This record gives sequence, C-alpha cells and structure tokens, in this order.
Amino acid sequence: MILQKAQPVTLPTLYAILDPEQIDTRSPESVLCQLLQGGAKMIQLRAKAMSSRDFLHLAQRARELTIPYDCKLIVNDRIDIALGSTADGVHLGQEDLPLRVGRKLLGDRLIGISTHSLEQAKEAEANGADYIGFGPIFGTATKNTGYTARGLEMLARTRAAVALPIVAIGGITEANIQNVWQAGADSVAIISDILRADEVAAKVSAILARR
Ligand code: TZP
Ligand code: MG
Repeated sequence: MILQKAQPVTLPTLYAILDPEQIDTRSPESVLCQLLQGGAKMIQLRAKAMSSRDFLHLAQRARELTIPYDCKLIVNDRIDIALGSTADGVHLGQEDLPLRVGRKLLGDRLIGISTHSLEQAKEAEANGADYIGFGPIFGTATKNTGYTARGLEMLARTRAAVALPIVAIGGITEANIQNVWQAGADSVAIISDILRADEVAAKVSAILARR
C-alpha cells in the first residue's frame, strides 16, 4: 500500500547534515548544539563508519537536543536507528532498503529518497516518498557519488516534473545557495560548507539570512 500524506510536508529552506567524519576535534554533540543555535530546523545525522551502538546513542542525544528547538531529526540510511531514537524520519538512498519496506516499518514518519535523475524522482514520488534528495548538483569532495554534477538545469527540470519537496545536495555553499533555491529547490542540504566553518552557528544564520 502506498501511503500518501493528506498534506505534503513543508521543509525548512536549510537541511543541515551532521556527519561526524567531517568534523575535526569537536564533538558531534557540540556541533549539533551550534547548528541548533544558528537556527537549523531540520538536521540529518549521517554516520557511515560509526558502530550501531554509538550511532544510536548519538541519535538519542540528538533527539533530546532537537526537541526544544522544534527541529526535525532525520537519520541517514538506518531505519532501526530512526526508530530507536524516535527521530522524525529516515533518509534512504537508491541502494538502501526500499521505500515500501521503510513505509511498513516507519508508518507515517518522514521518508526521504536520494535521487539522481528525473526517472528516480518520479518513481520516489509515485511510491509515496515525503521528499526527494536530488544531486549532486555541483561537484563535491565529501562523497564519491558516482554521478557527474547534475547541475541547476536538471534540478529545474525535476522541479517541473514532481510536486514533492526537493532537497538539493552536493557542493552547495553560502555563495551558490541562492541559485539553487531559484532553480526550484525547496531546501538545500549542506555538509562541508557548514561543518568546516569556524563558527558553525554564525554560518547557519548567514545561510538562512540569504533566503
Ligand atoms: N549525497 C550527494 S552529494 C553528498 C551526499 C551525501 C555530499 C554533500 O556534501 P557537501 O559537502 O555539502 O558537498
Ligand atoms: Mg544511504
């Protein structure tokens, strides 16, 4: 059964991704606090190399910290950790558990699907995703995606073809973010431009002020 929500979700303009592999000596928890203080209202935890136990503890702590800020918490890849931490949802890639299975396990919690083409975007929409990730928009050193940069034109074409909220990702920075919103992204996902900033909270506020 495909569960379509009566009301499509509304995403905040910034979708911050906290990846402990991309931060230096700071603790993930302290960076999370800075994201929240800067005004992030949607944060994804991405932890490819962490043990399940450590990832769960981080997600549970993130859940406690995000609630007072009314910030949505999304867990990358791991439906079990999303459930175990009572996160708001999960983000699944094309190689992760399929959307249908995610829906069975997560009910009406948020499920976002990574897409890299118009076809994948339409498929995610038809199968009841709450939002799609689309990218990589630009070149990025943060992840070897296996795809060339999709570019703003392809983003705009995808925008025209699906009604679902689109989170653009890949190589997005404070300097190019306005072009990405203008091409039709509802939200932009950023890792390195935020996590590498000296002042993470100030960086988040500066990005939000660009909208
Ligand atoms: N998926 C597509 S590109 C990417 C992911 C996880 C990395 C985005 O990181 P950055 O540093 O914002 O380019
Ligand atoms: Mg994944």
